[in-house]
Amino acid sequence: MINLNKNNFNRRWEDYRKFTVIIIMIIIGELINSTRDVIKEKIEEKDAEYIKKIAREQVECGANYVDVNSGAFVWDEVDYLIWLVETVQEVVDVPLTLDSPNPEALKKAAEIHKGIPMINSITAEKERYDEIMPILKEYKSDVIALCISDDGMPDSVDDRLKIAEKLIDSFEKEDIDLDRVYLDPLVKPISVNGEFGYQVLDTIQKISEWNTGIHMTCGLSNISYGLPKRSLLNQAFLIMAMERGLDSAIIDPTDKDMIKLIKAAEVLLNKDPYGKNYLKAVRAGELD
Ligand code: THG
Repeated sequence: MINLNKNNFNRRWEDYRKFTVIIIMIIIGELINSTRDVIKEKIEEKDAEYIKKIAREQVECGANYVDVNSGAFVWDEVDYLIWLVETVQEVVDVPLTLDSPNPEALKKAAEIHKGIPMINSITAEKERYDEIMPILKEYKSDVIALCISDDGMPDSVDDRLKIAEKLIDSFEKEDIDLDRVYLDPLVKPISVNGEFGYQVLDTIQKISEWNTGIHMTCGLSNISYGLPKRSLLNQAFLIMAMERGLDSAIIDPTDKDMIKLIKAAEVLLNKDPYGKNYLKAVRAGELD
């Protein structure tokens, strides 16, 4: 089905499975995003204490990465992104996901990032791909690969699979280990089209079945855009997606119900053998 060096991937997949059984869901904290009015305001005021507080809170709640985005500032995006990376890295040790389509912003932010950053994101759009690929190589960064191509946003499972296959193929050619890559099927609001949930779930399942060892992530809260009680829809969708093979998500980690549900799902999907993490969280009172 997929034009790749199967032997190579199967071997990696074995390693990967051993690995994922013991690792937990990889949580990317979404809150430091300039599309949120409060964050935009605090960035503009260079309110470092506020940004640090939000960074710390997300990590304390379980974020494995902190996403930083200054894309709402058309002219100052680069400077603000650098400021965000410096500010956040003063208080947390986890790596950051540098959230921008702009190669210049990504390169400059990667340059000052301590340790290995995650680039969010590359796509299959030729120009963006060609400009961002050298950055991945230079900084040996991890990367989120969004299912978008020069034909635009994907409209179906098939569109997504075609883009994913192209991306996986290219990464293989460029010698980018797929364990560094988080494929994002692109979540669209269920309020626009009732099939948008299934499209993402079926895509996640199919790509998991390819057994390439690539990770799967998504901007989960896009699903509930335009509807009330968003957290409830986000939670239900997360569980469904985890069962299909999602092993990472861009979420609000301070949503305690969401984090509890992830811990429960990890036991049920045998990602937490003997419920070790679950029991630890119970003893710490984290699931009350
Ligand atoms: N894929 C990848 N990266 C992404 C996305 C994705 N980065 C951005 C976004 N989508 C995920 N991050 C957020 C961050 C904040 C919010 C939603 C997604 C959020 N939104 C409020 C809302 O939509 O109502 C904003 C309200 C406000 O203005 O405060 O909180 O899909 N790879």
